Amino acid sequence: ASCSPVESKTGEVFPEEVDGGRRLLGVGVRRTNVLGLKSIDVYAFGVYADESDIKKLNEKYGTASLSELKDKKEFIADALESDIRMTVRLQIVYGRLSIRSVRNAFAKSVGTRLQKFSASEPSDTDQLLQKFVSLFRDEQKLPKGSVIELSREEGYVLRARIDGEELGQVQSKLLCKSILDLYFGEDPLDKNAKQEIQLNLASRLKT
Ligand code: DAO
Ligand code: DAO
Ligand code: DAO
Repeated sequence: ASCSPVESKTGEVFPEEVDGGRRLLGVGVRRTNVLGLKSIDVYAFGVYADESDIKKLNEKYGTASLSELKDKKEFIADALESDIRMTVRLQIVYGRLSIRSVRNAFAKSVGTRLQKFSASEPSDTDQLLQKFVSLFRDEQKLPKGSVIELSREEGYVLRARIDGEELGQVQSKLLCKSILDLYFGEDPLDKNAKQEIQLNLASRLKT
C-alpha cells in the first residue's frame, strides 16, 4: 500500500519524507465543533516513521501477515510504545486560531491521555502538562499555513518546532505516547487516518 500525500478534505499536500528517512504513513484532519453547531477544520496532519526503526517491530511481528497486522490492536499499541523515531506534521488551515484555544485543546486532548497512561506508572502529569503549556507564549502566532512538527526522537525525546524553529525538547516516554495516541491510538482524531497509518506501518514492516 502506498499513501497519498494529499489530505482530501482540506487539499493540504504533505512531503513524502521528512527529517531524513521518515516516510509518510498517513494523513488526516483535526476537526472541532464550535458550540455544537458547526464543524471547523483546524489542521491537516501527516504521520511519518523512520524506515529502519520500524524494523524493531520485526522481532515480535516478523511472522505475522499483513491482513493480520492491519487490524491488530496490540501491533499499533506496540508502535506507540516503541523507540521508533516518528514525526507528526500539523499544517494549520483555520485562520483564526488563538493561543488560548490551543492551550485549552491541548490540556483536554493531551491532558486526558497523560492521565490515562500514567495510571499504572504514577508520575507528575500536572507538572508535565504545565511545563508544556508554559511554552506556548501569548505572542506566538499560528496563522493559516503555519507548520507545527511534533516528533519522537531516539530515547523518547519529544521535540516541537513551529515553522522549522525549535520550541523545545523534553525526554518523556509518557508524553511521546500521549501525543502519538491522538493520531493513531484507541480513540484517534481521525479514524480513517489511523487505519491508513496502521496499514502502511504493517506494509513497511513486510518490505
Ligand atoms: O477559537 O473559534 C475558536 C475555536 C477553535 C478551536 C480550536 C481547537 C484547537 C485545536 C488544537 C490546535 C493545535 C495546533
Ligand atoms: O489537536 O488537540 C490537538 C492537540 C494538538 C497538539 C498541539 C501541540 C501544539 C504545540 C505548539 C503550540 C505552539 C503555540
Ligand atoms: O525543561 O528544558 C525544559 C523545557 C521543556 C521544553 C519542552 C518542549 C516540548 C514541547 C512540547 C510541546 C507539546 C506538544
